[in-house]
Amino acid sequence: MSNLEMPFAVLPRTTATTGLTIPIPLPEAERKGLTKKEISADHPTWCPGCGDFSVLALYFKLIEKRKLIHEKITTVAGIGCSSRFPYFVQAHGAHYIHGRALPFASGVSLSRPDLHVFVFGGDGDAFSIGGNHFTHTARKNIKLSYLVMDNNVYGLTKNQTSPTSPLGYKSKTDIWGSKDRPINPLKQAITAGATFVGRTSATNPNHLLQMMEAAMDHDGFSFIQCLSECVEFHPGAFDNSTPRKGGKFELVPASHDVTDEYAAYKLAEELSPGLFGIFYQTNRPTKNANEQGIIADHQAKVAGLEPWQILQKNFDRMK
Ligand SMILES: Cc1ncc(C[n+]2csc(CCOP(=O)(O)OP(=O)(O)O)c2C)c(N)n1
Ligand code: SF4
Ligand SMILES: [Mg+2]
Repeated sequence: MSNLEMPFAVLPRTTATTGLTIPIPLPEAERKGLTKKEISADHPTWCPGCGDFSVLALYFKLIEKRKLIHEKITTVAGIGCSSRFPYFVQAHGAHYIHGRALPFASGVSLSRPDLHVFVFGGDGDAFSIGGNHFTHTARKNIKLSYLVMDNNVYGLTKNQTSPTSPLGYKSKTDIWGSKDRPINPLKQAITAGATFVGRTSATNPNHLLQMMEAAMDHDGFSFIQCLSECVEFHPGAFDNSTPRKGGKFELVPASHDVTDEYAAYKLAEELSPGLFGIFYQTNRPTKNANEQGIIADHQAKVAGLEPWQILQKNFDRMK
């Protein structure tokens, strides 16, 4: 029995016409959540020691802990080492086009509001080629969770300066050291209108899981910047926030009011080592809810009409 069949295999049904046995799912309430074993796919092809392993392990843990089932989750990513993520998850999802994970995931989220949509990617995917999509997904408050594995470099293409690479960083594109001011992902997210903005590190599994859970429970666009070291091209990038390397992992102060946008912006000022936790969280109607509202209003207007009458009404309106 393959991993994919396992959650469905309890209620086999044979069709009269084809004689084929089709596994059909039990009612949702009777289903067991996925286990790590069921959802782990191919052996991850990241370099040994890459921070992304930790994010994948905690994603499996989250799925197990929250007893999620196959048809209720989707894992989407763009292109990059970090974006290989959906390959390693035996579930529905897509490894999509570079920088375009968010528009793809937005479509999934808007058409299937019952799903948890998780999007993973890298700093290049999110803030270079996908920068505009990041802004618009945030301002539209589309319900999905977006975790960016920020390694301050383009890893897959072997060491180019990324939008989060620090000043002076030497790469193939900046052989004398980068002169470009790095972006601040948290400030960018707050300014764009994200309703949940958090920061964590792949080196702190408990904190990473906490952040993922909080993001998943948020009704809106939840963004997490997760520091995830590229041991191959930018080793030591986050040592100053890693206690076992002599750094300090300092939490957002408990006194911080997460609904205070300006306070959150100010708190996000320091890029490195910076603070960890939820910087900003607020409630604003999601695009999902707004669209459902439009659909419901329209359906109320045409209640009782035959499809051809609805079409006729539309044609009449266009005259
Ligand atoms: C349209 C397009 N432009 C450029 C590339 C080459 N490319 C692939 S991944 C990547 C950057 C990946 O960096 P990041 O998102 O930070 O991911 P990482 O590999 O660091 O995890 C680039 C420039 C591409 N695949 N498609
Ligand atoms: S190149 Fe860097 S980001 Fe890519 S798998 Fe290796 S360590 Fe990870
Ligand atoms: Mg990167």
